[in-house]
This record gives sequence, C-alpha cells and structure tokens, in this order.
Amino acid sequence: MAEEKEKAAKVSKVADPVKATIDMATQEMIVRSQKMGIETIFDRAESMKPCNIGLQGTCCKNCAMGPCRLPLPKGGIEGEDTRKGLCGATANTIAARNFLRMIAAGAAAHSDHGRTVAEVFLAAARKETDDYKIKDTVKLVAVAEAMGIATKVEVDGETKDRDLDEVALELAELALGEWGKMEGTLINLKRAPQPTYERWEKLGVLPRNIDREIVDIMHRTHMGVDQDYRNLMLQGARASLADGWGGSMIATDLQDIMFGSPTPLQSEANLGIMKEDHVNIIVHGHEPVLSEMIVAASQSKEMLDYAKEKGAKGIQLGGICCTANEILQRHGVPPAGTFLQQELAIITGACEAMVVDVQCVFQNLANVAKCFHTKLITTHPMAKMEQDNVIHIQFDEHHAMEDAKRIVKMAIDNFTNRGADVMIPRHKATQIAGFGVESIQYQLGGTFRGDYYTLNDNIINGRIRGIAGVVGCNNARTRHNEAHITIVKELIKNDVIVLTTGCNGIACAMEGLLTPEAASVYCGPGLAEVCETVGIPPVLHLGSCVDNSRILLAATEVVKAGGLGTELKDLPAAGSAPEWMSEKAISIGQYFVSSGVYTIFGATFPTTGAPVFEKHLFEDMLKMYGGRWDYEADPILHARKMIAHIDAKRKELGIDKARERVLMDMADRQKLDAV
Ligand code: BF8
Repeated sequence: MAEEKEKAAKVSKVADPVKATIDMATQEMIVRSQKMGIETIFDRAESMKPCNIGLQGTCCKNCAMGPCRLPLPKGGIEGEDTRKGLCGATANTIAARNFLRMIAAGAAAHSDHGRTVAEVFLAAARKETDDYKIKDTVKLVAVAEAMGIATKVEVDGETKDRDLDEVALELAELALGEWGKMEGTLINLKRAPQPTYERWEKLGVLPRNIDREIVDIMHRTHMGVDQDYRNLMLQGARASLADGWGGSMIATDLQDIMFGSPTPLQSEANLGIMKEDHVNIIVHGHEPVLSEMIVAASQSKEMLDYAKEKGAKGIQLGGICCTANEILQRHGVPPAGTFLQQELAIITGACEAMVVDVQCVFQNLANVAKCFHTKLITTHPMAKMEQDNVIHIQFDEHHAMEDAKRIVKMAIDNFTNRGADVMIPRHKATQIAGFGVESIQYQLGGTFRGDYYTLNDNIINGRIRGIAGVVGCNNARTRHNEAHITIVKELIKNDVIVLTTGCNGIACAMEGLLTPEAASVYCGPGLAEVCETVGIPPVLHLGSCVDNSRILLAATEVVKAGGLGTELKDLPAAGSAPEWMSEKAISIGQYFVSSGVYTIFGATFPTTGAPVFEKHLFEDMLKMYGGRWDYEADPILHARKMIAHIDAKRKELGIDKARERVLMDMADRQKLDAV
C-alpha cells in the first residue's frame, strides 16, 4: 500500500487548501490527502496549467495538418483579422467549430442518458422486468397528453380512461422514436410558448431527431465543410434544443414516471454524511436506473441484517455528482459532495464501495482507491477503467435488483477490511430538496390555485424581483464553491429566487442555503417574506443536470400563468453556470439562450480568441432568440449583471415600480371615482 501511495503522489506541487476551496470539510480532506502523500485534482491543478490557445477556443485539430493555433495577439486585433489555419479557416470558424463540438458532446451525453431511460421504460411497459414499474400514473397521463397521446377512449358513447399499460407502451415507443425518426420535428418543442416555437420555425432550427442533430455537427465541423460561424451556430441551436426539449426532457419525464416525481423532503449534504460505524456506499455518475435499485437493495432487511452480521450498525448510502441529485430528489439520500470532492470520499478511509456509471468520473479514482480498501465498481458498458483494481459489474435492467444486491453485498463484505486510519470530516448541513415543476406549483399555488399565479403575483408586486437558474459544475481552475455561493447569496439578497440543479445544488446545500430558515438570514425583505409565508427555501433544488429541462418547463408555466409576457425572453429571469467545466454545460447554456434566456457563465469562456464569433453569441443571438450569452468571472459582478438584466425586463414589462396591493377605504374609492 505504501508503494501505491507513492504512485498516487506524482505531483510536483501541492494545493493550498484554503485557496483551493471555501468548504471546511474539503479543506480538511485536502490536508489529509497531502499528509498521506495521495495526489488529488486540487494538486494536479497546481502542477499543470491549461493551454492558453485552447482556452481561447482557437486551436484547430480537426485534421492531421494541424493542430493550427491562432492565439489572439497581445493587445487584441487592430484592423483586419488575418489569422488563418493551413486550410484558411479563420479564428471565427475554428472557435465556432470547437464550440459546436462541445454542444454535440454535451447533447450526446444528456440524450444518451435519456435513451437508456427510455429503453428501461419500454422494458417496464412491456413487462419484461419486475424491477421497474410505473410509479407516478398522474405524470404518465400528463406526459402522454403533452406528447399527443390519447388517454381517453369512447366506449358505447361514453368517455372512459384508457388502460394505463397501453398508454405507457405507446409513450415508450413514441419517446424512443424521438432519437431516430425519419420525418417531422421533436414533439416536445410544442410544449414551449407558441411564439417561441414559431420563432424557431422561422429561423429553421426545429430539431428533426435527437441523433441526427449530433451527427450533423460532427459532419459539419469536419475539415472543409461549414465555414460560416453564423450557419454553424444555427446547427448549434438545433442540437442544443434537441437536448433541452428532447433527450433531457424525455429523461426527466420518464424517470419521474418510473421512479416517482420529486416532492419536498429533508436530507443533508457534505462528506460528514458518511458514518464510521456503517457500511458506506457512494454512488457516483448520472443515470439513476441502477442507483434506484441500490437504494432499494441497501434498505432491504436482507442486506441490513447482513451488514449487522458483519459488525456494522447499518448501511449509509451517499452520492456524488448528479446520481446524488437523482436519489436525493426522490429518496432523500444525502449527497456526500460535489464533482471536486469525489476523490476525497475515498480518502476518508471509510468508503467500502464507490459505484460509478457515466460522466464526470475521474480516472484517478482508481489510483486513490488503491491506497485504501475501497472497491471501485464500474457498471456501464461504455465506461470502463484501465486500472486493474477496478471491478466491472455490468448492469442490466432485466436483472437490475440482482446486480444491485451483488454490489451492496460486495460493499458489506468489504467492511471488515477497513483500515484503522479513518477520518470523516464532521461538516454537513441540513437541506430541503425535492422540488420540481409540479411541487413548485403545489407549494406556491396549493390545490386552491393549481398554477403559478402566486409566483407571478409576487413577481409583479415586486416582492420577488426575478428568477435565476443557477446550475452546473465545479472547475478546479477556480476556488471550489466560491463563485456558486457568492452569486447565489448576492441574488437572494436582492430578492431574486434561485432555481438550482447539478453541483450548484449540492454546493448550496452544503452552505445551508436550501432551508426555509436561510430566508431570514440571507434574503432581501421581499423574498424573505414570501419564503417565510409559504415555508420554502429561497433556493429550490430541481435535481440533476438533465433536470434543467424542469427549469424550461417551470419558466413556461410562469409565462402561461400570465402577466409577464408571452415568451421566456420576456421574463425577469436569467441563467448562470458560475464554475462550469463540462461540455454538457455548453449544450445547456445554448438551449437556454435559444429558448430566450440571458445566460452568463463564470470561470472561463471558450471563445475569447475569436471576438467576432463571440459577438455573435453575446449580441446577435439576442435579436434572433431573445436570449444571449454573457461571461463574467468575478462573482459579484456576475450576479449584478443578472440583476441588471432582470431589472431591464421588469422595466419592459412595466413592473419596475413596486405595486403593493392596498386595502381601500371609502375615501380612497371616492378619490378614484373622481379621476
Ligand atoms: O451533470 S454539474 S460537474 S455532475 S456536468 Fe458533472 Fe457539472 Fe456536476 Fe452532473 Ni452537470
């Protein structure tokens, strides 16, 4: 094991824990990793700096004559921009092609996740598996109707509910068809406000099918094909819409139908959720089809008894990344941390098994696991690791529970192999999570008013200044969680309610922002009053990154409720990814922009070397879609830009002056009559 630690510690420089993260648990674990000589991402970020030309988006390696590197000259471009690659590709073409390939990869990741869910849903609808069932029949009917499936039948002149098994089967086949259908455009696009749909139609960006738009990008960005950044970006919009209103939306809808739609629940967050006297299993990745089974297996009497037999008090399940968010939202399983904390969960010395599927999984986990007793288990056929200590248990929906029990049993058997050197940081925070389109409607509108009226009313009267969607990753090039927390606190201080997903949701939970009590501590008076009256946190956790589709639909509900314009572009709303790093974030950002949302990124922006192309994203898109890209690394300025946008929209809507409702007496009425 000493030899393994030596291998794991190859860094020439180590990180300063306080500069690396604002989170105490993470700081403590970085110190521990360094004392043990185990390298983490925080150290690697010190020893390896990023390539400046790649950062600017102007390195082309799409053919073997390159890479052609076109850095922005110091002091910028004066006069004509004469930079060219060997084939003559300009900086704009190169940056646009690179940007598009990020959209393709992001849309592919989300949408392939959606396809897996649709396949499992089809197996459940065909009754080929006993492990997956339709849990939420109300949502089944709602989604089927939204996608144009009849849920009623005429029998002998009477209208009756259609058999739900039949509806589920039709929905499964229709949904799965969205990936490769030969004609038409994606069905869910019609769930957007009508003028937005018409705008997409006019621009010619309605996606034809999900797979085709991704393949189209790979063709169009091949050497010598599309050489106009404006035309390239039309395809960027098309593919991103195929993600947000296609693959991601289908993933969220079908997951809710199979596993249950989230409702508000209490949980905790951070590494302190792990327990010294329990078998600790960490699930990490994105697809909830297996983790749903692991939750059920780890709560089964059979497994709990077995854990006790082995000397443990129970089984503590925790999550990292979006798998964490999926099982948090539906079962209250606590996240052990964000993207940057994955190695640290193993370094506690108390992780019996880490079970990973796809996306955001560090290959270095295998090197860290070698230093401990932790079993690192890959489960997805497309995501294996080359290191020999990694176990692959391929998950199959037809015997899902069997696979899950095998994994949980392996973790329990490993409990007795745990070493004496265990350190679980004490830090954790309470959170209320489990929000969604339906639960926001219920929390804010109740059964009395089944719509977003209360939210709109409070936006119009100025108690709530606007809505922000703050989402996305951590990025090891910035201080862990600092921008997430600073931006969200600045927004809620200014009465902007925040909808969160992904690692931002976990970061906010770790900071204690996902509690109703946070309202009186951090919010402006208007938002605090609403949160206290209704009993909700000022930051509402809507789930994983594919669940950003919930934000699209929640915003659409706000439009439908009235009084705030006719499209998402009219709303006093803004989107942000403060610490993004993933290609998925670019796809999400583009579908928000294409849907009419002002979207600002922090950390870095991948087009700074191509100012003309960047202007297309930052300015021209506003005229085309009503939304646009923006970039600001400073968290306070970043939040202020969002607030300025929200204020501009309030002004356009004529709600920039607070209009408190007052009870009128007879004298007031007489004054009104006299006007
Ligand atoms: O999909 S926020 S680091 S975990 S990519 Fe990854 Fe980014 Fe976290 Fe989830 Ni989303």
